[in-house]
Amino acid sequence: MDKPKAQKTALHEVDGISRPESISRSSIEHVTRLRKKQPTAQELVNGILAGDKTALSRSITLVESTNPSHLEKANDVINQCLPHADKSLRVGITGVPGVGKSTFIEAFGKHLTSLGRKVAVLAVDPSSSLSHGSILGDKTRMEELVKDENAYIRPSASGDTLGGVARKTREAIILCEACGFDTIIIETVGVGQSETAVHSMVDFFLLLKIAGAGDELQGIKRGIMEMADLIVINKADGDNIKKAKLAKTEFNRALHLFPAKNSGWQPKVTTCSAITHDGVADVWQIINEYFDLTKNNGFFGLRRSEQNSYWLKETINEQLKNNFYSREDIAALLKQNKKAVQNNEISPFAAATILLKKYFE
Ligand SMILES: Nc1nc2c(ncn2[C@@H]2O[C@H](COP(=O)(O)OP(=O)(O)OP(=O)(O)O)[C@@H](O)[C@H]2O)c(=O)[nH]1
Ligand SMILES: [Mg+2]
Repeated sequence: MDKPKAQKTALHEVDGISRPESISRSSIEHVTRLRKKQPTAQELVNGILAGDKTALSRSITLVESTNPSHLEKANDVINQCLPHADKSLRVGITGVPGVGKSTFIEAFGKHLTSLGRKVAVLAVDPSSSLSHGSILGDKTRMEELVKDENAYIRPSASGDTLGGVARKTREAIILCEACGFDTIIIETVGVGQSETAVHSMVDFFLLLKIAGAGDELQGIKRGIMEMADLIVINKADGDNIKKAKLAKTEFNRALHLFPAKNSGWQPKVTTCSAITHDGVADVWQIINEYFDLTKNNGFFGLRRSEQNSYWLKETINEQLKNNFYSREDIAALLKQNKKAVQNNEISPFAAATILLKKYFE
């Protein structure tokens, strides 16, 4: 309570100078507030169209948000970007963990930017959503590309369903294209169903492999072989070159056994080293041959419009499902019916009918 004597001394003069300090603090707060202020949809769109990566990142974050209040703004941004999208080439890359996807994308991406292209790398990896494990690894394996002004790298969106993650990536493609990226690379790890999801959002699908002990085709899912437009046998360097060449012959033979593709394209096999960069330029050359062919024969546009219809349906399915399960009255009724189904008091079909009737009431 007793005021300290010191306040009466000349030292107290400091008070007079301290005022500007409080002004500057409030101005700092003002700036911080401005920074935190959420940009409007229009500001985001303007930023994206001007090629601003920060606006792009913020918009992708908005699209990825699970907060229902962000949905309208996200859709607004996407709709405004849509007329400026669709001008890129979309390439999907898959391969089992350790095959060299990140290292390859670094080498391939740098090759593309050296040719004057603008490259965006997105990922579909539902398994990374909890750990975000692969991001750290990719930051070091894509060191050069991360620093490249003409490249943009975005790790996989998080989400509990593959459908959800894939939809967000699809929307991110549109935003990247509107931001001026003319080559979109979508990476996915070769496990689960994620290849199918990526296949349904790209123009060209590349499967990365490494040469094994000879029985190359073992353990490779038939479905993935069928989706591949190009198989790249990576790590064709050092002692591995010979094995890689043998693997190439074997894959080539296997690919010829598949029925012809609607695209009119005969899938190819090539070897490369993501470390020495040998063969990386050839991969791009082959992809270009594919685009020349499919743009001329009309398949390119046809496939994109089919993909759009597919995603329309997928998104409706996904959102209906989310909406259904997030409703509290449904959750309660579901719990009740689940028990009855488990006790054989009601059939699963009858219970589903009750629940859906309630939903559409
Ligand atoms: N010799 C050689 N090693 C390579 C090549 N490409 C990648 N590697 C090595 O293989 C290992 C795995 O490479 P990554 O690029 O991380 O593989 P990934 O497919 O991205 O792996 P995940 O992210 O775990 O799915 C690393 O130690 C790379 O240095 C290559 O062309 N030649
Ligand atoms: Mg990787």
